[in-house]
Amino acid sequence: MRVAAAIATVVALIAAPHATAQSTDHQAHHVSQASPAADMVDAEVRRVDKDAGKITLKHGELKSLDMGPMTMVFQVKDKAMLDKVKAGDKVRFAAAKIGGQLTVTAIEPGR
Ligand SMILES: [Cu+2]
Repeated sequence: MRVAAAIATVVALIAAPHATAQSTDHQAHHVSQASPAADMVDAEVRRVDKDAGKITLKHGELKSLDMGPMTMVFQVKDKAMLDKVKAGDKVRFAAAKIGGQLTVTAIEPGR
């Protein structure tokens, strides 16, 4: 019976920390943390101009730029970003003011 007693002790030691209320608080804290993708905004591509490095987006609210939903033209940080998108695509993107120009800094397929 010594082995059974040893197992019971180990199980009790493993189970004990999970029985405290603290582990629940810890998990809730992690869920409330902002993810790196939090700045991405939903948009629909209206026009892509690869030669000029510009994209027309019908975007949702852009809190970082203090802008409501609208359709507008953005510069893109890298023209290669325009190879991944076409008019009619639903995307998620991030934008910033670079050299006075509103510029798309990241773009990915949306839902
Ligand atoms: Cu806008």
